[in-house]
Parts: sequence; C-alpha cells; structure tokens
Amino acid sequence: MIVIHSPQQALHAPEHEFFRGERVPCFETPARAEFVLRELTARGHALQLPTADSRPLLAKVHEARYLSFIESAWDQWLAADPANAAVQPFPSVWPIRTLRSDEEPVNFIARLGLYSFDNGTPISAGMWQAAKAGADAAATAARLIAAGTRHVFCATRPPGHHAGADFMGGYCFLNNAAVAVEALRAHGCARVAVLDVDFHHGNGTQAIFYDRADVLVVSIHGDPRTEYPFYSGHADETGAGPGLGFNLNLPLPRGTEADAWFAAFDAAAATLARYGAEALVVSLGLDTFAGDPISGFRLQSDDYLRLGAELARLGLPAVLILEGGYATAELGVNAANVIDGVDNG
Ligand code: Q9C
Ligand code: ZN
Repeated sequence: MIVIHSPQQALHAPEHEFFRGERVPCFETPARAEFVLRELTARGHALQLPTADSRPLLAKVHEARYLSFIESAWDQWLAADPANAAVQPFPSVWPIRTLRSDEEPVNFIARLGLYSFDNGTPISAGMWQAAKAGADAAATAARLIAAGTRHVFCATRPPGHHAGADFMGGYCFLNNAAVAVEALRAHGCARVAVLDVDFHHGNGTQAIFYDRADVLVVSIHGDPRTEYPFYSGHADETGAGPGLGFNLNLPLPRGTEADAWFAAFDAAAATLARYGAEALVVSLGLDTFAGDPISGFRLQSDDYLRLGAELARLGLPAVLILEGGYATAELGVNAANVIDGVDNG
C-alpha cells in the first residue's frame, strides 16, 4: 500500500501533559510514527511525501479565526514573554455555557481556552508544521484515490479526529479525516463515509459533519459514560437537520474484547453498505490494543490483520489515517498488520 509520511511530524514534540493531576511525559510522541514507518518499510511498503496543499480544504473544515490562532500559536506564546520558549502553555479557563466565545481575549491562555476543550493537548514550537503536513498528507491521499489508487495510508501525527471546526483537543489540532473527506468531495465523490475505529469517540469529526447528509460518520469507541471525551459519542447522537440519520455511534464498554468489537464492526459495515458511499475515510486509531496505556479495549496484534481484511471487504476505495495508539513499541506491528490485512484481503 502507498504510505504518505512527512518527517515534519517530528517537529511536534511537546514534553509533558497532565494525567490524573500530575505532569507526565507525553503519550503522543514522534516515536509513534517512527515505529510505524520502520515496520511498514521492513514489510516493503513504499513511502511518499505529501505533495498536495491542504490549505483550501482546511478553510472548509475549520473556522478562519481558529486556523489563524493555531498557525501562529507558538509565536503568540513567545510574544507574551520570550521566557515562554522553555515552558509549555496549557489552558486553565474555558468559555462554557453562559460565558462568551464571540470575543477573542487578548490574554494568550484565555485564547487557548477559547479554542480548546481539554487541558490534554500540549502545543509545541513545531505543532503547526507537523499538523499541516498531516493535513497535506490527507489531501495527497485523496488525490491518489481519485486517480484510481484503491487504498492509501497516512502515517501521520499529531492525530486529528478530536479537532472540530474551531477547537483542538485530545492531542488533535487539524481534522485530517475531515480534510480527506473534503478532498474526495472536491475530486467528485458525492457520497463519502467516515469509519472511526479509534478507542476514543471522534467528536471533532462528528461535529464537523453532524448536519450533513453527504457525509456519513460511523464510530466504534469506548462508552462516553466512562471514557474520554465523555461529552460526545452516545448512541442517541444520530445527526441533525438534513444530517439526521447520517451519524452512527456504537459505544462499547471498557474491557471489550475482539469478538464483541468485531460484532460492532459488522453493524458499522451494514450501515456503510446501506449508505452506498463512493469512498471511505478510516480514522485508524490503534488504541483499541490490549496493551494501550490510556485506553480500555482488549484487541490483540493479530486482530489488526482481521481488521484490515474486514476493511478490504467493505469494497470501497479508502484513505486510512493514523489517529491514536499509545503502546508505542507495538504500534508499528499493529499498524502494519492492518495495512497488510487490507492488501491481502
Ligand atoms: N489529560 C487520541 O487517541 N487524554 N486522543 C487523557 C488527559 C485523552 C486521545 C489524558 C486521550 C486523547 C487521538
Ligand atoms: Zn484515541
């Protein structure tokens, strides 16, 4: 399978995040992509650099003031105080409910809160370059699909499925899956489906397409009653307005093993088949792995070969995009198993 990758991913390397009130080393690291590339290369897959500019697609997916903010966020942080170069910014106040989100605060940390839904998304000096390269990869993959390639994998980070039109969160800044959808549509695919198999509900992708009938979003994830992102991902979220009936959530309890997970996959596949999509975007999170340090499903490495085969069986041209997966040393084998499963399925 063609694999799109940019070395710019390594420019996003924040040191720590907050976990249970403590500062801990980041789970979402450049090493994740390195393990994935190493294994894919060892198995003979061809790497390509992104060649498309995602900028026009980003303008469709995200709000202009949000893009302006994240593109220069690190410079704004340094402008507030040059000593900030050695310190990571985190939001500490958010405009929930009665508070105003129409006015951009002058204070940088307040602006960071305006554009975040958690304090778990560290920004770094190279965040924009890394995230932009990931979005460019998604646009490049969609162009390859439009030119007749069956499957393309974006081995990119930071991930994207928690990022909404005007917010970051869950390690995500730019919604690469949504960029791929818009790119496929710009290339003439009228009906596109997203299948999100990351352990965490892809709240950003859901929100971006929630009122649209031309994009079906299906997600299998940990039940938000107990799992991040908590405030999105319930089964009764089925779309709004013209998009009613075009969003399917399949939440599963913490501890779910392969048999129950693949039963949910069958339900997702049935909905995808009924929709009649022309192309598919897969948000390929691998944090469903039993060894994942921050997630709660129990898939084993061999199950990812089966996942790849099941994805191939959907019979759709597909852009696959790396999302989560934090068992770093096993991430390469798990990702490559999906890719080989698709190729051999
Ligand atoms: N500070 C993805 O898998 N963070 N994102 C938990 C809280 C939430 C995961 C720690 C995990 C986000 C793309
Ligand atoms: Zn995840």
